[in-house]
Amino acid sequence: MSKLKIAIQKKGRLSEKSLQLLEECGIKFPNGGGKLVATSTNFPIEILFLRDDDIPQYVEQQVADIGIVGENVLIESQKKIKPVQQLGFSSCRLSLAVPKETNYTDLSYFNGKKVATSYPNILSDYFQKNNIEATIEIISGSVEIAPGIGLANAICDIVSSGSTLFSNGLKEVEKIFSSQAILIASQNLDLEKQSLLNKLLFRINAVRKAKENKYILLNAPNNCLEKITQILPGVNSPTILPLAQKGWSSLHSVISEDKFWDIIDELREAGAEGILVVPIEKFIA
Ligand code: PRT
Ligand code: ZN
Repeated sequence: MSKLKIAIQKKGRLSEKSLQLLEECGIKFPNGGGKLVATSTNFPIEILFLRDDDIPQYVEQQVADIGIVGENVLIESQKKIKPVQQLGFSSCRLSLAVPKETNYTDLSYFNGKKVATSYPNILSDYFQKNNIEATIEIISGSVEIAPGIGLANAICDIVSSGSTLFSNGLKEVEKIFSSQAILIASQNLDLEKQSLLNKLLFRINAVRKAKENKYILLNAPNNCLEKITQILPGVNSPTILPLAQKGWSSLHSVISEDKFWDIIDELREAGAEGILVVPIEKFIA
């Protein structure tokens, strides 16, 4: 039987979360110990550990069948590969930044300016779409020091907290796009590999859905149950079990994490007590 080969970042911001995702999908593999390849002991999958910039090319050439990269790397690579599923981690944005004392009003500022970046394809596309004529200075690392050393007037780089820009005397003036980790795949998977990918995707979705939802348990007098049920944006109708205390019940349901804080006061006002909210490990709808 063939194995699905997945390329993930060897060492960097995506590594830990990529491995964690596979583990949460129940995929076991021996501890890396700096190895370049690891084979799972319980799923037909082989992990290749690579530099993130190389992953799109490896997937395009089918050295790997699938991979995990940042959308920024995927788009910049311009490779012929399939984006399959956003993974919700390593979120960041690609932005333009200028020295903080610059009197910036709009994009036209960049006309005739020099901009340093490691994302020349995305940036030249962006300038072209906005009719800006600027010179792009390609550098592969420490882009944020370019204005300070006189190499460029501005930069285009990944921003997360903004502290790197701040400590280099820069300010973010335009956001080009938001990025997160994404699962990519070769455009030419055979049937067997496609079916393995579907199996993996099923697990990934169960893990992601579990993270977005919580299991809620609460106690309430029976005459409040109808009102409480209406407040809960439940996936299914809630489970209601009688408590030993007469006239009271325990109600169980699933709610999305971001809705929880919105409805907690309403639940209490409606008579809910002893509210427990617990994490879900896997969620198959
Ligand atoms: O060695 P290899 O080539 O594999 O790794 P790498 O150094 O190229 O990439 P790495 O590990 O730094 O990032 C991998 C991916 O994580 C990126 O492609 C993004 O999709 C995502 N990501 C998320 C980030 C950041 N957050 C991030 N903050 N990538 C880079 N940064 C850098 C940014 O370049 C800048 O220098 O962090 C600095 C800005 O961070 P803040 O928090 O100060 O704004
Ligand atoms: Zn890289």
